Amino acid sequence: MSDLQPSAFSLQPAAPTSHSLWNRALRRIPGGVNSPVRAFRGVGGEPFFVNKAKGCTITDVDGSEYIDFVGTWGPAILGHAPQVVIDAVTETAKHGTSFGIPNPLEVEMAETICRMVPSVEKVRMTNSGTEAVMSAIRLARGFTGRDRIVKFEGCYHGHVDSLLVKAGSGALTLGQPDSAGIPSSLATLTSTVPFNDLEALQGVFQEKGSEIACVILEPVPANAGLYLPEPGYLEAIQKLCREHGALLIFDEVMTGFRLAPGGAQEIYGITPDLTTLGKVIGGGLPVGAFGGRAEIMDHLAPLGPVYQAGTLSGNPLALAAGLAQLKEMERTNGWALLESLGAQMEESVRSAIRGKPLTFHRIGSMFCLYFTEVPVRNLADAKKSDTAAFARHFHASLREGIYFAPSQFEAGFISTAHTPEDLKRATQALKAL
Ligand code: HOZ
Repeated sequence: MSDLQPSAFSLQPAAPTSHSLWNRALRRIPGGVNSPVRAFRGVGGEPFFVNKAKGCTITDVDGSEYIDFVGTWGPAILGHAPQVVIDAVTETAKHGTSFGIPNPLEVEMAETICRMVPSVEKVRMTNSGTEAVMSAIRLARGFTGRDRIVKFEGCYHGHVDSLLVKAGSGALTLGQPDSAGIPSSLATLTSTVPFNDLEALQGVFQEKGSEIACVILEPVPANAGLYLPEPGYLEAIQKLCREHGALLIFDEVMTGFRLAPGGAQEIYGITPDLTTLGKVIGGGLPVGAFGGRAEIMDHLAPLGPVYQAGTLSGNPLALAAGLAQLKEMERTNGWALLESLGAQMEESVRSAIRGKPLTFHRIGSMFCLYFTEVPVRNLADAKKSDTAAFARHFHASLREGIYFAPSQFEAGFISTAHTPEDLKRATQALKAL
């Protein structure tokens, strides 16, 4: 054997384990993660590193497989790596990955969004939900000539300066609902009210109605767990906005194209002035969008005075992935399947938790199990959850090969790739509670 040939006994570098990657990540990435909630601070322990995902299964570098109920935080509505998305991305990439000049997929995506979400007459693409929300807020301020915005405690709209005030998601998990680094002069322009509390909102409008540019909300708040608007609540918000000339913005980054083709606004029959979108329309690639009434959207540059732009906005790979995913959902009526899977999961969860101090919420393919028996209708109720008990259940589920979001204050997601058997397995760990 020549010296140049590898010997059968040569030492191969050991494949990295989750633990070794975590130690390396901690040295070079703040907190070891590129988005805080992934650090497992809400549940303790070390995160695992995933290098493969297919259908409803994720596989970590240590070779463990988990049934995934996070679905990359919402986008994976068909499960991971669906063939239609892989094919669309592969084919599109052969012709270029970014042009920075108009491309045909942008037109197809804009037409698709406007068809599926009738309140959206014109739409602009961004690269993330955060960017979409940031732009929608600027547009609302530019259109109305007003500065104040109203948001709801526990709603999370990405890490936009004006909206990291009493925010949900990772900010809530880490106990930092108000971020450092946001000028107080900006934060004072954000009024916050509890969700499902109409009187509180009426109070803000009474006091500051003529200053309010917009009211922004997740119509189904899903960043402090998941709770639903009470009957008539969304209608009442819309009425107040109209009476005072404020715009109504629905943040449907999570619910858009997931709860129904037209999102939560289709289910609740409300027509917001502006809508922010993301996740599902990118098929797992970075994407966001905001759209609404043409009269408002036409205030954007180059038509109007509100500036908004992006080198990678309308990126062909993201749009090819998103369009492929939406087409497959429409072709197979994926929403009906998701509702049926959601109902099956709900039935087995409810029977497993009967008589236990737990509260389960579900709408379509989104769900949350709160470790409290108090009814949860807003952030204050959600915070009554026993987060230590949640953490124990999270780790017990992980040991059973089930991955839920690593925080009490996140929603769970079902995909069309989950089977009734997967859903039953997800409730196993509940029996031990
Ligand atoms: N804010 C996201 C959940 N609502 C988490 C995103 C991530 O950590 O990837």
